[in-house]
Amino acid sequence: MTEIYVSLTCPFCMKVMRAAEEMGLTEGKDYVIVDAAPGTPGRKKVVDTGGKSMVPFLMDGEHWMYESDDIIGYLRSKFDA
Ligand SMILES: N[C@@H](CCC(=O)N[C@@H](CS)C(=O)NCC(=O)O)C(=O)O
Repeated sequence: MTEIYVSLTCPFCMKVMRAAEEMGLTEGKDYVIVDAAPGTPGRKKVVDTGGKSMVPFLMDGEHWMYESDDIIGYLRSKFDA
């Protein structure tokens, strides 16, 4: 499952979530949102995986990335959207 780690106060995260919605993707079916606000287990996972304390962060099996534009491009490609 594609996991997108976000903090709800982060405009780059909002951009990614809006793009996913505009692609017609469904949260819980196509991808899951994980709370990665500072101090959460989600943020720890982000740092442990990618080495940086930054969101948005996408993880899909072996694939992970930080840049919002890369995340949107990945979703477009994966879902042909
Ligand atoms: N280049 C990144 C910028 C992401 C970014 O600046 N994220 C901020 C939040 S909006 C961040 O993670 N700051 C550190 C923090 O929240 O602890 C992108 O476009 O995704």
